[in-house]
Amino acid sequence: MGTTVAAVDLGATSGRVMLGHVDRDEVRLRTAARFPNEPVRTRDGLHWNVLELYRQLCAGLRQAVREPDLASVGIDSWAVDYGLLRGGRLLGIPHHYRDERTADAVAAVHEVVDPVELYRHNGLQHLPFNTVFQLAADRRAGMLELADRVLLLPDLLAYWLTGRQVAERTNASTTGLLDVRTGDWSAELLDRLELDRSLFADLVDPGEHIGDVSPDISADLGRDRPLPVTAVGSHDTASAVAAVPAAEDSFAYISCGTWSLVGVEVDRPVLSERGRAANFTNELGVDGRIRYLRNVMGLWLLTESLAHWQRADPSVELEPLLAEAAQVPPDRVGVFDTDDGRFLPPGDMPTRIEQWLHEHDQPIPRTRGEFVRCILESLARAYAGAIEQVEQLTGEPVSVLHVVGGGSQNTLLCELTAQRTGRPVVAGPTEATALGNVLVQARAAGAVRGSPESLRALVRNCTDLQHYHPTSTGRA
Ligand code: LRH
Repeated sequence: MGTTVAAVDLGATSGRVMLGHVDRDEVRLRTAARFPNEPVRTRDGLHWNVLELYRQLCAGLRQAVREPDLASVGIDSWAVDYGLLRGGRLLGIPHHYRDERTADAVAAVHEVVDPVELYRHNGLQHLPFNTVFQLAADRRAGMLELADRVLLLPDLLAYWLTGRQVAERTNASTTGLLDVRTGDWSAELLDRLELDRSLFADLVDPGEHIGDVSPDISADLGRDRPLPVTAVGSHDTASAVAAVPAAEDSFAYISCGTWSLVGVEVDRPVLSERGRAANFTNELGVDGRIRYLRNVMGLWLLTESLAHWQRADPSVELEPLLAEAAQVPPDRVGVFDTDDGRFLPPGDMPTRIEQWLHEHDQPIPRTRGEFVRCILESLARAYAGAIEQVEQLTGEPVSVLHVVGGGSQNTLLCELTAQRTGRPVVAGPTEATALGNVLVQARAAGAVRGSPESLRALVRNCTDLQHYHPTSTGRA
């Protein structure tokens, strides 16, 4: 019995199609397909290979539809990036948010709406790649005027499957164009930035039926009955936070993957000037919750360093480096500001880190193991800073940290996080995003009931959680 749904979860480095089987108080995940997501640099910048992602998504669904009771499909991905369309056709290849084309566009937007006012409307932290800035860059390139529709990537893929164009609200909240108080497109911002409302699709909430997969595509997938596509928290972080297995009221989360999203859940946006200055964001979550958080640069620093070392020596592997890093005395390595803008674009991360440390008179790592330790140490310190700030900004104490996503498997990072934040860390699940995606679909299909808390309890019951405690003597 129970229900099976397919969660398409696209991350910045890999994608997967997961089958989630939900039966009352149990949820089980299985992988139907896993595939790399490899951005492509062309003369006009860094792009997502959206056709390849769609092809892989369809190949994964072809596996998924073999499940006789498959009830629906939901799609999530990283935020902010989009395709421009005209008459339903994609115009050009969507850019990667790490592309540097927004450098001038930020100033152009701020000339029309200054940062303080922008925040008052959209409650979003300033990230140079927020959709609002990317659109300004596309306008300068003469592309925006050709388009009659902007679809964020999960919405684009859902459109390709169903033929229906929607804007899922959690992801739309990362564009910088939603009014954070109403959760609707901000008429005032659109007006002042001269963006036509018709460029943006109507909003839908997680749990809504987007449409069924078109019959020709369904037939191609091998499905002979309707296959519904359900809106989920299509911003991956929204889905991940929905699956944080917290039982406590006073928890904070670190959704730890390419980025580390560090924050809490609140009922109403926090729009203080202090919060803006500290670069805290109010992103819309599943069930009307608000994710009050900060983007910390995340495991990107590590994976990009590893990729750099592997270019020179393909035999370099992460596990031995992590073991080496665990043996490095804490005061041997420097600590750098993980949020420095120089770390955003792809490239030679170790040299950039070295330069930062040099400029700030900090010890330079001598070995790769020391580099890894330096990165993890710096991340843990950044988490500690963000937790302290979130307590001050919300006035609510944080008693426990839940680390979810790929980073929850990194023992050293979890240990350092417990040490540096002085808080117990509960690590897991690794596949929080897929679980959040699955549970929202299962609830829409009537297979589970209830509040965000009951979905969290379900995750808790089905996950092997690891616990880390701050100690005064721990090796970290
Ligand atoms: C994490 C994430 C994050 C955004 C970034 C673009 O995958 O969605 O929440 O800020 O990617």
